[in-house]
Amino acid sequence: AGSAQKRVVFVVGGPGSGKGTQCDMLARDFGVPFFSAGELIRSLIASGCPEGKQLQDIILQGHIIPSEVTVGLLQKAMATTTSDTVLIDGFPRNHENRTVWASQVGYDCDMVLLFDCPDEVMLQRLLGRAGQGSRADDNEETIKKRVKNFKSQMEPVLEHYRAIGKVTTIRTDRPIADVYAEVSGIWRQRFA
Ligand code: UP5
Ligand code: MG
Repeated sequence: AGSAQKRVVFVVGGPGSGKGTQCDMLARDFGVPFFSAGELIRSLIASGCPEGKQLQDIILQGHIIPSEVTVGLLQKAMATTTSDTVLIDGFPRNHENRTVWASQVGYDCDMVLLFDCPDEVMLQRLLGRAGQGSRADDNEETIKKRVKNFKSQMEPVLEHYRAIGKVTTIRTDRPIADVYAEVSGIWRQRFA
């Protein structure tokens, strides 16, 4: 039953654009399960798996880990819920992610929510969080690489999804509640 086709919403946007914050609120208010690709990868590394060191090095470079690993983690996570709709935060990150998803999962997302936020705002937010020391990739050097790679590697993915009319863009350089008013409105209209 876990492998049945689901309605999938990909929430994408640069580092610090607010994906995790907004997905938490949607999950709370609409009861939709959400899976963060980044969180799943960080848990895998924390579990002490053999490839952990290698994955951590990739993350510290702001690069994207092998697609088969991420898609495997997402499939496993999606199989834990019977909900017919799921939110996926922070995936796909590049063209290869998307094509491996398509071939391994066998169906595409229903919608892409794109969080659009100026680089400088994202940088300041993540530098603010950096002091709290919870994420190894929240240092200025890695943050800048994450921003740069997002911009270059997501373009072909967004081009693909725009061409088939699946992208909804939301400006996220506004207060959290203002962003959420728009995000929750879209959700209510499409899925609730
Ligand atoms: N904040 C949030 N919204 C705000 C607002 N409207 N106004 C003011 N402040 C706001 O928010 C970031 C910070 O900003 C928080 O302090 C928050 O309070 C504040 P958050 O909601 O966490 O933003 P988010 O977009 O989730 O930022 P995050 O840092 O998680 O983004 P990344 O995309 O960098 O992180 P992710 O975990 O997705 O990926 C990390 C790394 O994992 C990647 O760089 C990559 O190396 C690897 N990865 C893969 O290889 N493959 C994948 O598929 C996924 C990840
Ligand atoms: Mg996040």
